[in-house]
Amino acid sequence: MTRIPFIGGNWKMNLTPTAAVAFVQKIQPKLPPRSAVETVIAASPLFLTSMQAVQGDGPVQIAAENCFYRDEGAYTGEVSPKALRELAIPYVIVGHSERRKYFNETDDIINKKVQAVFKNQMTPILCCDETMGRFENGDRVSWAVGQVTAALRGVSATDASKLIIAYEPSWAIGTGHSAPSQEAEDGCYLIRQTVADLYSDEVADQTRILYGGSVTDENIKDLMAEPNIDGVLAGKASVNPAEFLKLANFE
Ligand code: G2H
Repeated sequence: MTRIPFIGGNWKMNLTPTAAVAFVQKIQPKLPPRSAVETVIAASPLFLTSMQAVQGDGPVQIAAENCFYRDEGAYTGEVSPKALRELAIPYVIVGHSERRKYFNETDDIINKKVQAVFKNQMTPILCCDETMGRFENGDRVSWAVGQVTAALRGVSATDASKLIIAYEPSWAIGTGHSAPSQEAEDGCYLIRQTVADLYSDEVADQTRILYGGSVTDENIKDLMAEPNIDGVLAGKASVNPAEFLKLANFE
């Protein structure tokens, strides 16, 4: 099966509403059509509606970087998946390593968020991190099986086939040193095998798996040439319109 490439930007806590709007206006005319490459920017909830207002019929899709697992209630400061659904947000990043590290998100919380996003008719971009310790100890298989299995508990095969999973080694995030493309491929392959074992080869064949961690216009071509890498989730390289356009066109 052919999986449509997915080029995602994760802005993290960067830009401002004005800069976000200018960014969308600048990139839209130069992006490939959505039927060829899906281009997605995940931004702060503060920017989403202003970005959508200038989105028009262009290819870029506006996503959320996070949400809570309850639809509403006394959860001061949290982002409701039900509210994101009303905004017609297509994708929500769940389980980014920065959420795990700085906000103590556990596998159980991440599993609840994955379920809440699907329940609200959106698709999670599920991030799985990998520490240098696990990588060096050759413990990659148990890492992939453990994290992916925990996050997908209770998720149906139909939902799992729509899922986007990002393999993001902690040792490559924000360091300027991407994983070599063969290492990135190995991590993505392990994740696909785990999905196949949990569901079926057919589901694993549809699930899109991304690499994230210091992706730039210099390494994207090699990464995208690997058979199990269906796209990227870029942080630093995604906040500059010219750089994001290079990623979107795999230049
Ligand atoms: C990993 C990535 C975006 P960067 O966090 O998900 O960020 O490309 O800056 O390493």
